Amino acid sequence: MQVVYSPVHLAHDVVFETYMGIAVPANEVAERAERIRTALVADGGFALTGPTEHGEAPITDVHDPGLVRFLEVAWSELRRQGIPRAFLSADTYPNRSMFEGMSHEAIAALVREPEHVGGRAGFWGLDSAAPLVAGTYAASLAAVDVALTTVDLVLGGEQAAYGLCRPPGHHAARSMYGGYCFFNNAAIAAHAITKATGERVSIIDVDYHHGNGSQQIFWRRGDVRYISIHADPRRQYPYFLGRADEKGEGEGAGENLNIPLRAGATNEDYLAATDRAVEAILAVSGSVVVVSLGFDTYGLDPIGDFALTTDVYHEVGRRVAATGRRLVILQEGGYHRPSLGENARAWLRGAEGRPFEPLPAAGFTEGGSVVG
Ligand code: Q9C
Ligand code: ZN
Repeated sequence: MQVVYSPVHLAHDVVFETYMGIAVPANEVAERAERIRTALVADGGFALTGPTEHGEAPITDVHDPGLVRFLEVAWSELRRQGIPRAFLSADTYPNRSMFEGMSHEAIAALVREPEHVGGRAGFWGLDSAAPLVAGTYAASLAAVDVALTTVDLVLGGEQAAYGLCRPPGHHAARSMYGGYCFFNNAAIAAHAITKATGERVSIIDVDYHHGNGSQQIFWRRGDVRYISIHADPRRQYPYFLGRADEKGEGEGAGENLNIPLRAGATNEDYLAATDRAVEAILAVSGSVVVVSLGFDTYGLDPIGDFALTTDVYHEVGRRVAATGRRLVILQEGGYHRPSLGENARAWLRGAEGRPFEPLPAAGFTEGGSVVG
């Protein structure tokens, strides 16, 4: 399988994120993508290729140009405004109750993007978990190019291709970044596929978290079906979206399928959810499926609470590929660094119908002790 990778992700070199008001070690770090790249190279069955530049148009097809401009200038603004922080995190977010009683028209006319960069980050951001650093914008653009190059490979005839996107994308909405995500790589890819083919597209999102951004972007669209298996938002980020009764509206009514799972969800629970998701893919036309692939469903993930093991990724990859649809597979989350490479190898080999044997040099045992 072809793998699209760009070293520009290294420019998004975050060290801390903020969690409930304090700085904690970042989860979404460069080592993640490097672990996956190293494992796929060691496998021998994957061919790495760099992305080609696709420009800004496919991004503003999906995102507010104001979000793009903010992300472009945020770091230089932080410095210009003399704020000596190692990363940008918002000061104030516009909670919806701040505007209670105001009409939609009044809100549109009166609520503006502020000038202070801490206010601007609140205007465009969802949360304080997406630290922005000097290289974030360049890395985010490169991640989009990785996704769109993966689309090109599949539209060019590959049965499946994998884009090693970093930063991830599925929490980014049309006018909002957050949850370690800046541009929604999968949504940009799905939209580009509808444009190029005129066909319907399904997104299957198997990251541990609900992809609120992807859901928002396609909420009213009949041409992109969004299917997500994730931790129940009653107990987990993004908290405010991701319930089973969110089904889309207008042209998009019935095109959004959320499958929330309980804490401790097992391989068996996950495969049952996968079968429901696969059924929803097969219920609509279209030759291409976008996979938002996360490994934070893994039993040892530091921010997840599912109990999946490496073998189940092979089987999920196999079942998604068994739809017969061509797959644009894009990396989202997954934060247990020692297992990321093996889990990615397992999933992708499953999608190719190849068997999976662990690499002896993985330096890590599934029983729970990390040995390297
Ligand atoms: N204590 C993705 O997996 N909350 N994003 C983290 C950590 C934010 C996850 C809390 C989680 C965002 C792409
Ligand atoms: Zn996630």
